[in-house]
Amino acid sequence: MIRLYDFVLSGSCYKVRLFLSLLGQDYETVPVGFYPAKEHKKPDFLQLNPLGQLPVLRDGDLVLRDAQAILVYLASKYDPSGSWYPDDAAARGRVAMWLSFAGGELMTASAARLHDVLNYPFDVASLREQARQAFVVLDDHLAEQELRDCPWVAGPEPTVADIACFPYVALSNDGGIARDEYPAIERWLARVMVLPGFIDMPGILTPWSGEAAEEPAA
Ligand SMILES: N[C@@H](CCC(=O)N[C@@H](CS)C(=O)NCC(=O)O)C(=O)O
Repeated sequence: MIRLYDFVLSGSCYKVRLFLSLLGQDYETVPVGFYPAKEHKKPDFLQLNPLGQLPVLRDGDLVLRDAQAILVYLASKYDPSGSWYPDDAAARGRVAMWLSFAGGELMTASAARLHDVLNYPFDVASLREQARQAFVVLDDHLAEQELRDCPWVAGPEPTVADIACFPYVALSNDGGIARDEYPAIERWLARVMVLPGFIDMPGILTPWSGEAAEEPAA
């Protein structure tokens, strides 16, 4: 059974939970006391991931850290359609480019959220500004993609790049970053939220937030 070392408020763990749900793949979670216990910095967890970060995925003998790496693995192993991680050189290059953006530039929005939600001692003004610059890049790109009738981050179909980029953009209000100025991002978020198998997490406002009875079945 796939095992995810997980913290429910982590957007990085949510990348993995969301993708496993979209795949319809069974898994179990091992809750890690991220805050305030900091179990991810203690020896037992550091044996799994010496970086002291969530998420970590175990599948048989394989132990993987980093949400982007985990998404690539899960798509490669558990998506028979091959659409989430297309087997084409240019498509893979594009997917990798946006996976890197998700794990790099967009993590400034994650850090702003850690500051606001868990009181991390970060320079939040600088983080918000960097996140806004990343959002402009993503918004411009998605607007161009729509014009090309190619409305997903890396191509005409959703890929792991969409799943990697989604959480910290969708959670940006938690870090004090409004999205009023990014209409293409808003349209893309709405597209992700109606993918079959979509699940949310605390802080993500879905069109059906507050109307649990109308929430699509996971
Ligand atoms: N490169 C990693 C970073 C994940 C990450 O920043 N995880 C946070 C939780 S959301 C964490 O464990 N932070 C603890 C730390 O960096 O010390 C990924 O994308 O999965």
